[in-house]
Amino acid sequence: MEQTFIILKPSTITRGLAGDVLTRFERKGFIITGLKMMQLSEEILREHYAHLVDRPFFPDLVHSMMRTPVIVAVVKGVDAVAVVRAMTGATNCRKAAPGTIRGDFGMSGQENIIHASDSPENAEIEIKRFFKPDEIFDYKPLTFAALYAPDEL
Ligand code: IDP
Ligand code: MG
Repeated sequence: MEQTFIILKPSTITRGLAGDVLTRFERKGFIITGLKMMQLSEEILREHYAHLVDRPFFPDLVHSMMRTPVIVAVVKGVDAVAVVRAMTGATNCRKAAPGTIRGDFGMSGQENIIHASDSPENAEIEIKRFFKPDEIFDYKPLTFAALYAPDEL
């Protein structure tokens, strides 16, 4: 079963929305396999956002991501990466569809509530970047029997 990586960004912590956002993933049927608070550094952000380092907004993005600690999470489910990205919505909250996390909780392109891995390959890389192996709890809860048909597992 697939795992994906999520960051609850500083704007989400500041606005007191961490619980609401995590609840969405729990209600959907994901299980949390990793969860912790951490202060991001410029070094880890340069790695994590390597595809954006040359963009004019990059310094603002780094500053924003370091403004408070973040909550990082790993969630697990069938097709977790694609399902979480669909729940996340478009990058700019003003363009994200209502019903998505960004569409429901934000107004900004930069201050857009969460990060979510965009491919299974990147999810694996990002989980390793932010979590030590013993911080991931890869269990199978009883709820799976009610969430999935046997041939989906
Ligand atoms: P994603 O988070 O939807 O995957 P990416 O293009 O990977 O979007 O960008 C990473 C993050 O950089 C975004 O979530 C957002 O916080 C920020 N960002 C992306 N594009 C812009 C922009 O045009 N202006 C300001 N911030 C941006
Ligand atoms: Mg991205």
